[in-house]
Amino acid sequence: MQSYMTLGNYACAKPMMRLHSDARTRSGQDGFSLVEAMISVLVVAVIVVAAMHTVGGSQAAQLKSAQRDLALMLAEDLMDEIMLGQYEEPVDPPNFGRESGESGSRRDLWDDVDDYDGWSASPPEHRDGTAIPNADSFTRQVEIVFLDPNDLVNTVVTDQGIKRVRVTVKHGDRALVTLTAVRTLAWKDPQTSN
Ligand SMILES: [Ca+2]
Ligand SMILES: [Ca+2]
Repeated sequence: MQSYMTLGNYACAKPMMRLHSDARTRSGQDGFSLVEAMISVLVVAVIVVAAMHTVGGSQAAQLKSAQRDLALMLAEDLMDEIMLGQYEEPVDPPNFGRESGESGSRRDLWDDVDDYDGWSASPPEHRDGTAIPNADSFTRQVEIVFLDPNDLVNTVVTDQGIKRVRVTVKHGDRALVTLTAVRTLAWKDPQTSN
C-alpha cells in the first residue's frame, strides 16, 4: 500500500509537472505566434498597399502616355493643314489674320498661313467645324509671328518673308505638345510648282 501510494503520488506528480510545463510552453508559443501573426498581417498589408500604389502609378503613367500620344497626333494634324496653305493670301488683298469672308469657325475657307493666328478650339475641330470625337478635354491653339531672316530667334513686327507657326495642344490647363515650324515666302511646294 505504501508503495502504491508512493507510486500513485509519484505517478500523479509527474503528469502535473509536465502539464504545468506544457502549459507554460504553449502559452509562450501562443504569445509568440500571435505576435508573428500580427507582424505577418502587417507585412502583407504593406505589400498589398505597395502593390496597389505600383498598379495605380502604372495606370496613371499609361494614361499620361496615351494623352501625350493623342496630343501629338492632334498637333501634327493641324500643323500639316497649316503648312499646306499659302504663305500669304492668294486672292484678296493680304491681311495678317483672316481676310474678308473667311469664317472664324470653318477652316475649310482659310487659304494662307496667318489665317490661323490666334485660333483656338476646344474640343479640337475638323476643318468644317465639327468636333473631333473622343478629344473633348483637349485644346488646340495656334500662334503665327514674323521672324527676322537674319536671326530666326528674333520676332519682328513686319513681314520679311518668314513666318513661324506654333501649334500647342493642351489637356486641361497643361500644355502637352508644342510644335514649331517655319514657312518662308521663297519656299515652293515641289509637288505643285512647275
Ligand atoms: Ca486667307
Ligand atoms: Ca491672311
